[in-house]
Amino acid sequence: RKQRGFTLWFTGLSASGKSTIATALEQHLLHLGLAAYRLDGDNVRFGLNKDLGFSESDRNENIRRIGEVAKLFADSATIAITSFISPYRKDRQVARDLHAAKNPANPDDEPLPFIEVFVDIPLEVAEQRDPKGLYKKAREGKIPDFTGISAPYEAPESPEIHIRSDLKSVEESVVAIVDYLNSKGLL
Ligand code: GGZ
Repeated sequence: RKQRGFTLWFTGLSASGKSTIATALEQHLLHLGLAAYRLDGDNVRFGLNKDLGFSESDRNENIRRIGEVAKLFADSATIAITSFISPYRKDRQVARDLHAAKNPANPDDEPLPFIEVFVDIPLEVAEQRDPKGLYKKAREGKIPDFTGISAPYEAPESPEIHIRSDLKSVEESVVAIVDYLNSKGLL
């Protein structure tokens, strides 16, 4: 039987710790000898999606393309780890539905698992962290449509994995994700 991958879809505010946890998780999986690949702003927003900004419609398209790319990685038996705010519930659902869709070329294939990881932090804590000074700029009106300040963040209602990143260390967060994957027989 053909080996399959899956997608771990991180969502959360800027400065929630998504990329830090995603990077630590990727390292952990690579050390286990598994193929894992992380998609984030640095390798997607400066390349494939460099034509897109932060309006609602650009974010819709950003997430749609990332969903398609993650699915291709998962279909190639890689663990795709995406790390984007992905603030709209509808967009995350689009990405999820893509993974569930039948492949017309191989209709007998099982759907590719899609695991939503909510990296949850109170807005006040993200704003206190403000590692790049973006929240401050957004409050001053210097960054329009900033998530949590002047643009919405729609928290997941039933994510597969929910991490309070202000209450758990990075290592504890990785363990929580690995435990979930083991419980589902994915590792
Ligand atoms: C939110 C913005 C914005 C606006 C620039 N709103 O903390 P960061 O810097 O490194 O991560 C944020 C990143 C968000 O890009 P995503 O592709 O993840 O967003 S989305 O999923 O909504 O399409 C932040 C920076 O880009 N950034 N302007 N207006 N974050």
